[in-house]
Amino acid sequence: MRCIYGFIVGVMASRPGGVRQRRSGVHDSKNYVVAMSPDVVWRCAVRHRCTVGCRLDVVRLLPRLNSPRYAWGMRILHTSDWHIGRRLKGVDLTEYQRKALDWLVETVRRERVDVVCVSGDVYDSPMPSAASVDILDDVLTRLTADADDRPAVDVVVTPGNHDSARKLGFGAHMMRDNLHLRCAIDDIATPVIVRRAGRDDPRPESLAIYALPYLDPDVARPTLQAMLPDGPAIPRSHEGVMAAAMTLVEADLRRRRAEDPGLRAVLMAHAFVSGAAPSDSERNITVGGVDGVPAALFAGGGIDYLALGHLHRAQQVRIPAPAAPGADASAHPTSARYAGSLLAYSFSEACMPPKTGNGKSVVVVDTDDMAVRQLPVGSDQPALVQLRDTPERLLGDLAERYCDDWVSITVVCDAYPHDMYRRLDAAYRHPLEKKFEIRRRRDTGGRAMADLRRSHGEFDVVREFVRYTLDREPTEAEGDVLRAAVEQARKEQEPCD
Ligand SMILES: [Mn+2]
Repeated sequence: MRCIYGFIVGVMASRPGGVRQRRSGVHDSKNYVVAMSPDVVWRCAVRHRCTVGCRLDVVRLLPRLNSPRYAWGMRILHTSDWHIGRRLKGVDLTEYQRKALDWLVETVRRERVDVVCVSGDVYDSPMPSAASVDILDDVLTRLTADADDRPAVDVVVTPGNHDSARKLGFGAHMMRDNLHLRCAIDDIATPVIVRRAGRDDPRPESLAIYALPYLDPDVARPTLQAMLPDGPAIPRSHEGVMAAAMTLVEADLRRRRAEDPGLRAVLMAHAFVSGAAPSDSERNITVGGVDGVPAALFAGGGIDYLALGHLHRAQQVRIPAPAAPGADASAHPTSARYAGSLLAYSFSEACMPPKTGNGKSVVVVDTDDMAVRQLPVGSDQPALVQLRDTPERLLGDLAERYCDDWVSITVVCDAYPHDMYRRLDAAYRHPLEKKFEIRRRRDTGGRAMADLRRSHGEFDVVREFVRYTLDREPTEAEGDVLRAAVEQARKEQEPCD
């Protein structure tokens, strides 16, 4: 046994960042490992199976092979909000979206992922361009392609609020067996079942993936109501339709767990779970004044992992303990996450300090112990930076530091500085957004508008506007320009014969 341990030590030490599992008694500092029981070795081998083909050697030699506690487990990669075809302030992002998806295909291979879940907003538009369709076609083809050394990866895709469910779901029945485009509401209570068998273990292990398309309350209600003929009327809200969907999902899961108590279950959903943090790049989905569903809806239903889409910031969502405690809920506590978008699609998603790729990530979940990891997306998207400062600093040290990044600039000044747009364009390579914030010296008395009561003509109106905006009288030269503009406008409005 000693030599096997040594082998695994080597494997773990070769992982970037090493392995540290104090809880289970494994230490991996300076390539020295202590206190390894067969249990711990097995857990580590399963967890880090992606690194080297050590897994099978361990399986043959470890004594607890047939214990159901140490089943194989599957590895899920959860991602969402690709928004293929999206632009950022007029900049074409195709190059970075392609890179991110190439990285995804490579990561799925390297991490030996079993299932990829894409939780909605695959495209940015219900009418994607031909180029966007090509990108999705290419990535799905590569992800689902047969591989010689392992079973093919299963890919589950659901539409988000930006996608057209019908168009994304075109031809779903004719696709490869391992590509699951789950776009129809009728299918929500029928999970995608993924089966994997270990080479030395003839019993296949199953994972149930319930894949909900984005449920628009107005579109989904009639179908869901027909699927729940004896249920109460579904209210016109996100909470109403999601509660109905969960009723159907939980009923199906209860039936399956009665036969297979250890069955793991994942739910993919595209929704705004109340309490999570939005950014500036999601489209509002408010219906009846409410845009969210309460997290408590997902409590106690027996879902092991909730793979969320819609919010573009990666984040964990806390699912409260179920109101009515039951044995089922404690056996399957729900962990929930937003994977976040593939790229940053607004300046509100900028990292501090700025970094290439803007901190975007995907989630990897291992079903043996439902451990979760975040992997940073390799998109090479330039760092987004928000700058808000005086013209001097913006054209000085800040320009030097951020000249190659994608910047949003807010110029804070007392009056519009001369030629500022051109100077900013010269100082920065990618000034994607330029705004001005004029400081007011005098309190306007809470007025939201210019005071036009003392105006006697058009020129008075524009002069009052200058006073209101810049807090001073127009200069003589400005007065001439304004007078000429007023004159011109008046001429153009005169009826011609
Ligand atoms: Mn989205």
